[in-house]
Amino acid sequence: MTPEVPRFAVVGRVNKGKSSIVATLAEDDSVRIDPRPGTTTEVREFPVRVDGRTLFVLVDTPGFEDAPRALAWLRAREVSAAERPARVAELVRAFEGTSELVEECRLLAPILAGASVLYVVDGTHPYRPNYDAEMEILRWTGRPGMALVNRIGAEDHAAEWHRALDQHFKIVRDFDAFSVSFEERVNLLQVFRELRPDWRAAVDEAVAALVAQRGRRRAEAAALVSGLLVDALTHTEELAVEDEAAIEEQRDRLERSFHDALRAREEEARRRVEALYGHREARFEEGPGLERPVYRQDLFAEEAWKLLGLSPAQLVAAGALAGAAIGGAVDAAVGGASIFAGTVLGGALGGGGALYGVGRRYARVRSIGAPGIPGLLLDVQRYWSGARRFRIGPHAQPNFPWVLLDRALLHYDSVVRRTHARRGPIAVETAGAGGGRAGLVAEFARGERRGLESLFRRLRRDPYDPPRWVRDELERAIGRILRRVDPIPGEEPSAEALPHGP
Ligand SMILES: Nc1nc2c(ncn2[C@@H]2O[C@H](COP(=O)(O)OP(=O)(O)OP(=O)(O)O)[C@@H](O)[C@H]2O)c(=O)[nH]1
Ligand SMILES: [Mg+2]
Repeated sequence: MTPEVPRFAVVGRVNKGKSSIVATLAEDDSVRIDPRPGTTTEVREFPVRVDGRTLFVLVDTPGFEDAPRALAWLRAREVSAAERPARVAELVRAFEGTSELVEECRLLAPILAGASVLYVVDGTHPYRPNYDAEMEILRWTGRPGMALVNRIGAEDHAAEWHRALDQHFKIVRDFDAFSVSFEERVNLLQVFRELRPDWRAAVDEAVAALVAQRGRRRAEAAALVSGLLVDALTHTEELAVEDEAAIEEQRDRLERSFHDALRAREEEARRRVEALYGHREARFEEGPGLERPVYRQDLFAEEAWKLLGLSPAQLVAAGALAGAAIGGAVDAAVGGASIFAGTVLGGALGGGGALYGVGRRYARVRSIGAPGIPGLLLDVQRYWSGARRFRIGPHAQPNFPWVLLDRALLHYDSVVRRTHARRGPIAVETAGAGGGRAGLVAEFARGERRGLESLFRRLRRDPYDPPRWVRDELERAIGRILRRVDPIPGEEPSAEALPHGP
């Protein structure tokens, strides 16, 4: 016989965050959550699965509507403590299918069928004695349970709640559905062990499986982020035109297409990282009126480049400027000063400059061959025979990989922190408003920056055939960085240094 899967029924008064807790624990953004009371009207099970195996089940339920009345019914007849669970079952049978005590019947059914109770209250609203009826009914079911004090608003009444809940529940914990970390979720699961000794082994297995899954996701995210860097740093585009004068007419279109390709590649990596963590409904888009977190701004927006990446001095220390020189792409028109400034010369570009600027100067259009010299796109070349070929890219701005990496890290950080209870866009204060850089790369150890820079340089040098070892080394390096962004409970702290490849 397969062992019984632990079931936890999340119950409480309407609109206290029951569904939010289910969504967060089950990592499921399909759970219906709404500011209006009475959103959940049916019992619904949300299995927590890893590798196709169900570890435990969370049961979302409608909220208590008229607990005092249900309790009065239960008490209408004298019963011994031992008979109380049967009396609750009697209540459900008596009212099921009628138009009375509808919610109570629905929410009690899974508990009577064997689920443990997670009783949810909102610790930001005052405790009132009229909650006692709910707790009393739950006690009558005889099911072991715990209470969770959620935080919906801004006030703090947690202490009085704890005093009240302690009298009804063996275990009472604070649990903010919106902002708990992975570690806090794991800690809560550990507490579930105490609810029923016969579920301990199953809960231990669930914890181990979730921790292992978290590690696998992080490793996959490292592969996605390093894949993005490799592709973006080696991206080139080509076109063939009759003569050099014609290139001027094409220049804008070509640069636009080049930047659009980089933006699209970044967007694709983001979607895949979000999907990895079960955030399938692009809720990372922000709505009108919200301040965009810096990583959400356009990849080539001036603001993003001011706040992210490395400072000019750090770029020099990491050896990034040597890279620009090797790439042969230091644009004389821009001059050395702007490399150090790291941002666009806004005025010089005019209206569209702020949005389009930084990359524009460095992703230069260059001629890559006279007619007849074998190009790389052989089919196209035959078609265009006799024409001159031009190439744009790879993007040679020294800070480009650093800005891109910073954006990927900030995005990753917000994905791994975001609980599945959150709906809609979130406003993120722009860090670095105090004048500093908002990203993470500027905080890296010097040796790590140098190590990464040498990999970036290597990639840009071989855009058509980036060596395998460079890609592997980069993935490992990103893996070490993500370990710091998303530490997993029970894991050894990661080493800071970045070893060099051959
Ligand atoms: N800020 C904040 N809001 C929360 C939190 N938990 C829930 N909410 C909000 O509270 C409201 C109700 O949340 P639900 O999860 O739908 O509550 P419920 O208890 O399932 O409600 P019903 O199904 O109507 O009984 C929603 O607007 C949530 O966004 C929290 O931890 N923090
Ligand atoms: Mg609900």
